[in-house]
Amino acid sequence: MENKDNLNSLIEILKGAERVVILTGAGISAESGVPTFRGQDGLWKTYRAEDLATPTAFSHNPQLVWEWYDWRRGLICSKEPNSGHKVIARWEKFFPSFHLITQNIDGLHQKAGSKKVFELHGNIWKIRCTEEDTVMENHDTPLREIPPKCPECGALLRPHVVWFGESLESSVLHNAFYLSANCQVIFVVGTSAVVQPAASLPLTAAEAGAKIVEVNPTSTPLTAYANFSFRGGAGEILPLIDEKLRLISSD
Ligand code: BV8
Repeated sequence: MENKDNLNSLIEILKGAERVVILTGAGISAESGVPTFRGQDGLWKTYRAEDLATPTAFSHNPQLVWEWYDWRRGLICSKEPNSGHKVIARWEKFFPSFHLITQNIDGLHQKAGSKKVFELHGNIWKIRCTEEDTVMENHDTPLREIPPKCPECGALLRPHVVWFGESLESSVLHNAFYLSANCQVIFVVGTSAVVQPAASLPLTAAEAGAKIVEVNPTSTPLTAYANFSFRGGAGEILPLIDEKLRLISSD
């Protein structure tokens, strides 16, 4: 494999890049202590995410699904953004047009200061009424009642996230594909690039002539399509790239 981790040639490309997109997955929050999905630490009790993050699981056993989300909220609420999140927040001001698209529901990008965040799969700190579809923010950890009920109509509340088998919010999806098809560089950080339609965004960008820059300790199905693929943690690699960028911008 020709070496895809040539930092200097990436910096050359970034020097002239105006429109930059970054797609993140669970890996960017790993160094903050948030378990990934496919990593060993991703399991809750014996359940796989795909077993619990589905409308069927919720209709069969809302108690169990809410216990899982309450556990994850309890775990995430004490976590802080890491240097990877912080570099991304800084790049929002560095590049003329910079957009962040995340598969993560943990809210750590916003906690790091990112403003323009497209949350493809929702947010664990938002809950929705299954009757009225009203969305409300809730940071109670633990939840006062499991399963929680709608304060307005008493109906069951559900996490405001996208479950497997459910479609993504059309405006978020439309923006994500539009931005990917119109960028010059797309960074793909901390994702196993398996879950659709998120995993198609980098390929859409490449088809439109953009460069793919992957950051992941291991190779993924996307590595073969990537122009650059850096083996390492987001908290290590993104600050490295940022440091070089600052040097050129101070020249
Ligand atoms: C849909 C929210 C219309 C909930 C999530 C086409 C082909 C095959 C299947 C499908 C298809 N189209 C649709 C499907 C079905 C399905 C799908 O893709 N299934 C997969 C499993 C094959 N997609 C859907 O159902 C989507 N809906 O398409 O609707 C439709 C419906 C039905 C049928 C057709 C069309 C909805 C998908 C969204 C589901 N919701 N989350 C919740 O979180 O509770 S997905 C959830 O899992 C996450 O949000 C994320 O997207 C995904 C996990 O992936 P990653 O984030 O990549 O995490 P992972 O653990 O896998 O990898 C971590 C990576 O980080 C690793 O590579 C690791 O090496 C790396 N890493 C580790 N440490 C670090 C690091 N990287 C950097 N730094 C480090 N330090």
